[in-house]
Amino acid sequence: MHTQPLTASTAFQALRSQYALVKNRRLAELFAQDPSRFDTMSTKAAGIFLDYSKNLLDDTTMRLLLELARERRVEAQRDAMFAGEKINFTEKRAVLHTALRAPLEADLQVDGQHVSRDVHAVLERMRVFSDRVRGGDWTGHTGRAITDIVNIGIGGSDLGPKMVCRALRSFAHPRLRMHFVSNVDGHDLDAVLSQLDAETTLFIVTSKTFTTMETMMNAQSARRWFLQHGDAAGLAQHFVAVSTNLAAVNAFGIDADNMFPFWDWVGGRYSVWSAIGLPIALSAGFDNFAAFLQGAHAMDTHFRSAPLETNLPVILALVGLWNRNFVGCGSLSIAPYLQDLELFPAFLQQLDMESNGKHVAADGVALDVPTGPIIWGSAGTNGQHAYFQLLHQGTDITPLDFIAALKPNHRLPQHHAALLANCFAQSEAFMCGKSADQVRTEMQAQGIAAADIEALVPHRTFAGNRPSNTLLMDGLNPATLGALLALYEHKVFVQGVLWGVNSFDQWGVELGKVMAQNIQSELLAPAAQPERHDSSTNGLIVLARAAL
Ligand code: G6Q
Repeated sequence: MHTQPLTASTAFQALRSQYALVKNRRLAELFAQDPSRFDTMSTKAAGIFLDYSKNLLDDTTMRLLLELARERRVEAQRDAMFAGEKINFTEKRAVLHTALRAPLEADLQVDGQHVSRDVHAVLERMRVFSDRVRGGDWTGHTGRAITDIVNIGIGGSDLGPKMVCRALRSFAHPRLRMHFVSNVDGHDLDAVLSQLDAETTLFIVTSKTFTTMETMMNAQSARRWFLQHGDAAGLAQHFVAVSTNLAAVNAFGIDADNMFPFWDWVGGRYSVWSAIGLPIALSAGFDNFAAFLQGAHAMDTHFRSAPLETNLPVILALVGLWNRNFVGCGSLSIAPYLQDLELFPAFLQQLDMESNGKHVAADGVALDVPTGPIIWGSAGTNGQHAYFQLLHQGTDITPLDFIAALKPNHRLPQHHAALLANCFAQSEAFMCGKSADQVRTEMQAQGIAAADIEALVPHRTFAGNRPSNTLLMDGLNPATLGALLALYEHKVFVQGVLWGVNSFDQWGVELGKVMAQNIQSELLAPAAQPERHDSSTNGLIVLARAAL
């Protein structure tokens, strides 16, 4: 990893001077001056088209950003990741989610493990199992086909499969209802259990460590519910596990035959490609899960081989770094104009914020530039009727990633034209804004009195110059979805390399896993314990203890 801070690099310093030169330029003028701007600043790979022309970039800025990528050795770091080097240095682990979607012929071996062979052996087990459940051959203990599948997991063991199952609902098996329970809040599990028939329900207990408090508590409660409503002898037909921890899975009462393993070199937020994706194979079918992996692999191949100038993840990362470290934007809004991608912003929130929400570089020294922005958003057009107001006229500049599909999966074509029109109109409006003169002309044409016009002009003007990317797929399908996710994974990776942080640990999450334990025992203790916390925490504990 780097020892030199990002700000000491020659390209970074040149970019600072460059920003001072371009910061007052208007995006609309850049378009007016260069009719080929869209062609120059757009590129396509693995079924994903990226238009990054609506950012405050010119040729010099792009050249310097690419120089920065070279100075920070992005290509060498990328190759180290793909080769299985232990780039997650705080946990001494390789980072090999890309191996989960590579063909068997890749024949990757790391530390004596036949990674490709092991990956494909588990994939084969997933294929057999999902075919049996979907075909009605794997039944519940009374011989009835499975109708409901409940994934119990949280964080990386929930967000990926839930988002992908939702995104691919057009491909879903008609008999299988998918449920995802994550929160330890009993309302979550209780609401799902009340819809279920124990005879036809399959629970997947999904946890890399098989120690996560929320998942274990939900799994134990689901097990108790099953024993009350079903038959203890049939437990094996109703509970399977996805984990790296065979001993804990066995202790729970699930044997190795019903456990789908993965490995410590798969990070939670990068695990949807592993057996954690079992709900996807069950819902959309194994062939679609395989197509999802192939789409991601196509993006991996592009990332490994394309020149930096046309390399989608690299460009997306550099544009993001420009907006974060030079334009000074603290957040990035994700706007999928696709209802089926409504959970994508939440997925990306974990991927990006858990990976690059870091304050020190590899050598432990505090960074002197901000890292990962806050990631948030929701499906368009809904956001337009809510928070887009702040994005258009608020005092902060928030870049957006618009994501859309050219062809829909539904049969209402007139809806799709309206959806795309809104998507494109928004990015145009963010860029162009509306000047005071435009507002005056518009209001004069409406016959509004001059005095009223002047009072309203400041309220009705839009500064514009707000940056955005637009990502287009031909259609939302397993392959394009896989490519889209892999694109963002690699974008996050490249940004981590540029900032010099470890994108693959998550000590903040680990902290959360232990913090609640003490308070929980105090809440449930038979008698009040001596006050151990600050007066706020003590006061809250006292209130809750009285109610429990
Ligand atoms: C992901 C995080 C975190 C993790 C959950 C669940 O990168 O580490 O979201 O996935 O805490 O962990 P388990 O799968 O071990 O239950």
